[in-house]
Amino acid sequence: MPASADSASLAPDEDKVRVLRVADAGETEHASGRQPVKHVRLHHFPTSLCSQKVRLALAEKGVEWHGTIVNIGPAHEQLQPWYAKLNPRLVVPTLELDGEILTDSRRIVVELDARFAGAALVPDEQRDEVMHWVDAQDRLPMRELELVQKKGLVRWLHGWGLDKKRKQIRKLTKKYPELAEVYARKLADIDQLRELMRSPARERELVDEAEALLDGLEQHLSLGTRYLVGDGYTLADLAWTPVIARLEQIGFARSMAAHRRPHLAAWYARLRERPSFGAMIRRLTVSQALRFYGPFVLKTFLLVWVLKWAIVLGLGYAIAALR
Ligand SMILES: N[C@@H](CCC(=O)N[C@@H](CS)C(=O)NCC(=O)O)C(=O)O
Repeated sequence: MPASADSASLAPDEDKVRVLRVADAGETEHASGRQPVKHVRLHHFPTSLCSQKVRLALAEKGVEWHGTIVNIGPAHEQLQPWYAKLNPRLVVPTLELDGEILTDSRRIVVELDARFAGAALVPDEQRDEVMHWVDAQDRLPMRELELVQKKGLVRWLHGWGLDKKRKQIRKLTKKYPELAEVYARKLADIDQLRELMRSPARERELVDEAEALLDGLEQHLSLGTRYLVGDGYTLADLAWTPVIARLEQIGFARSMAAHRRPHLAAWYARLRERPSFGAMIRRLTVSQALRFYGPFVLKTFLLVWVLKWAIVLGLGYAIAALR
């Protein structure tokens, strides 16, 4: 496949064809000796952490891919039956390799490394150690941590959003009874998040867990290697990159500062220097932000505006009637 930066005609929800030659990868040829993959499609969302992990792996392996954005914002496209068929957990990302469906970012990045040519991210002789760090990352409850780091109005809005999502799932369950089980699992998941928001003790525990992990990373990196497992970049570094970047965004920047954890800070600086870092991080463009959040904001403001005038006019009539 030619490594083009743009493709000519794309459906509105499709990304451009992406490719970034970080590693000296061959074309999308199977490293495992299987048939070469002809078409790679990632269902993802720009700001989703798990999508970032997969985009990073695609960039590091130099794989050309097409993207479909699944709006996990207020429209909750991930709950729709067409997506449930691809990913019954109703989350992004999902990767299609010539129609074969892969879900779960951990599994996806491991498969990408095994199936595509380019620098091996899990070298045989370091497999156990690399996978130890990959699994430690996978166990870190980032979604919960992000939730408890939200404060004030943002936190309230998030809780309100979860309740709205619950209502939407109940409606979808009635409409698509064949997906009742899938939706029931999603409802249970939301209930757990709501429960967490009522447990300050668990919230503190989560923050302590994150700090302990940063301590562990600092201690390990202080042994003097350039990367987590030796001096070469591996899947261990890849898996942690979006997590460290997100922790920095959600209030742990000071915990990762050079004066607090110098080895961690130096390692993160090395990760940020890699060209793949830019390919992973994607902010919403203005048009995406308007498309994903605009209708919701408009509806909410319109409702507030209508309510306000209903109250003003109602009071006006009531006062006039009393005179
Ligand atoms: N273990 C899964 C977790 C995926 C996940 O939680 N994805 C989030 C975005 S990072 C999502 O789709 N959230 C929307 C939702 O839960 O409805 C993975 O690693 O792929």
